[in-house]
Amino acid sequence: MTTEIIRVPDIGMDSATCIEVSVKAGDVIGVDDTILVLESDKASMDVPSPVAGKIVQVKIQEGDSVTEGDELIYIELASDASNDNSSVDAPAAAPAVAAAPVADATVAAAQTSSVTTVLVPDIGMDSASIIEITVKVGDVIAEEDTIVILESDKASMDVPAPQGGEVVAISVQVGDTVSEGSILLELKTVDSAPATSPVAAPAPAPAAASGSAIETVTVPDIGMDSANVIEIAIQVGDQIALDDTLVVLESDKASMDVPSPVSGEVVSITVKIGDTVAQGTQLIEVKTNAAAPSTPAVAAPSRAAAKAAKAESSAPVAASAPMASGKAVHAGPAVRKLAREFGVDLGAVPGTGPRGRVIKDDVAGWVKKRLQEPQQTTAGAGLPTVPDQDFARFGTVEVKEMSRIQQLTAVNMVRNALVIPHVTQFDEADVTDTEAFRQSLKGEMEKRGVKISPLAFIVKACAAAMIEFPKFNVSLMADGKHMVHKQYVNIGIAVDTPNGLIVPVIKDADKKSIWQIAEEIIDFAKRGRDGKVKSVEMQGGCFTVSSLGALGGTAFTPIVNAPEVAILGVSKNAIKPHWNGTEFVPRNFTPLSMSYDHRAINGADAAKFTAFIALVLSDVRRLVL
Ligand code: CAO
Repeated sequence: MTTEIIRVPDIGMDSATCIEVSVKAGDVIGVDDTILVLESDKASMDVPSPVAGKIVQVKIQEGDSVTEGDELIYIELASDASNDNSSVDAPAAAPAVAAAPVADATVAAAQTSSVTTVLVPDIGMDSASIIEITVKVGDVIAEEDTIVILESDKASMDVPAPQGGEVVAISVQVGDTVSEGSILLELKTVDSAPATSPVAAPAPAPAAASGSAIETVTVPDIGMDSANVIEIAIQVGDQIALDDTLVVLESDKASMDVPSPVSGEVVSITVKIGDTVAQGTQLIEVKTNAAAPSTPAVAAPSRAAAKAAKAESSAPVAASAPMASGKAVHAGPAVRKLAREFGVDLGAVPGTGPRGRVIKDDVAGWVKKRLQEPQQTTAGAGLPTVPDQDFARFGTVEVKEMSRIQQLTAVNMVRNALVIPHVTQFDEADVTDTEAFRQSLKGEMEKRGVKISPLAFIVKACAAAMIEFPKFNVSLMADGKHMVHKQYVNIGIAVDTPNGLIVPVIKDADKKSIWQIAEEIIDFAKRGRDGKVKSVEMQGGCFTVSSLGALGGTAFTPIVNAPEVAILGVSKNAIKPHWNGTEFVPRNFTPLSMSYDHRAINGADAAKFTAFIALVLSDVRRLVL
């Protein structure tokens, strides 16, 4: 066996620090396996082994400063065949790193390795804490995916991946303090060419204020081309002090507060939420308190200059602390974005991260909890509940558990009543002739053993109306942008049962005869009372009929049975005088109360739809047209 010495190759710079020793004595390594990672202030690189074999001794340790030719490891070659590799002792084949420094590079220039070391880029501040690691070993990430979130007491920012690849090692943990050049992780990449990807970091530079009594405050150097105004923390008339947050800006990489460079009274605000701003964009005008001339405008300092300035004074990009729910929120840009996507008020989300910071998991957990909440309470999320009282103080009481149906109905009713903008259209159908016709069927009903109640005609009339007015046969999608248009007509009927209200569905009611519909109503009513209607029989409705006709009343306002968009309430028939053009005649009227979701249906359509049902019920011959 031959033992060889592997030395530091030409690394393209005078010296570098060993930041990681990837092997130990006894390890068996192959050609190109990483031996160690070197880093200078400009780049970092893996040093791969030019030979295969078993490591006898490691001559270097983390923190050592090395130059070309220094001994790294002693290795027992796997086979003498590799001895002819002249690069072993003088490793000409070892990777040469481009001498040109990679400014702001976040990727080590380890060209011979497919593993790329990702470093903390120029973050515009001396150091920051890792508050979240958004990847884990084994993750395959794309370029620009956030890998960690850093935070100082002045700003927070996402650090994006400078290139795609598989995360093979993570060198930091939450809570670590890092600075530019600190190793974050290692990425196994397809292409090992060095990449540069400066991270947008909030670079400090105070906003300028003019020397007049009314000072104009502009966007300072924010370390990126542009950003969106996501919050405005002041209003016209506010007295603000130096460093008070004026607006919060956010790009897809970082969020930051813009503090006031002056104190005084806000006299105008020239931006609004959603505006895209860049350095120099006017934000507000301030009537300054002091007569002393204010700070001269900062003329677009370079990032380097800004960084240098920051070294002496505090960064103008103050801790991101938007006011949501009237409460300061501590959260990174990715978390804010997520919260906005979910429509979550971050101020309401308890933070479990360092120093009470809201992290992604907190937002996800909060959303999950809110989604589960309606299953547990009849109150909507965020709505006050009626507190329990000690009713026994007033007399004897008994507490009984509500049936499952009652509990579900309560939840759905609250949701539907709260979410749907309801309007109820009232009308009445002259059912004199239809009732006469129905009565004429009595003999046949007895023969068939099926009783046709007025409800069967109403269901059929509603099915016809759904065909005539397809706008009613829709469901709104949760994204607020789409509607589902249904090509089938299923009509639900509200059935009162001892366990509570159920709504079984008569499928394809438009295609069924009134006899068939009557049979199904009877069947559902009976099985409903016995608790035997299956849940699948209560699904897929397009429209609901709730008939209280047998019970009385002149009108009521039914609650739309979402995701349907309309419901017909039917009250008790009444014989009323009707003016036929020459005289008053007694006619039998069915009161109709049609509630609809005003997001999906407008009033004119509702009036036509209800009038159509009334018309069909007044002359059922129309059902065959
Ligand atoms: N005006 C006057 N009488 C009416 C009527 C109306 N609009 N609708 C039905 N009736 C009559 C029927 O003709 C029948 O009388 P006869 O036996 O003399 O013919 C009687 O009322 C009872 O009818 P029914 O209740 O047996 O049948 P139905 O088809 O009208 O209703 C069903 C069936 C299942 C809907 C009903 O039993 C039911 O549960 N209704 C309650 C629905 C409900 O609770 N809605 C509210 C929901 S929101 O809380």
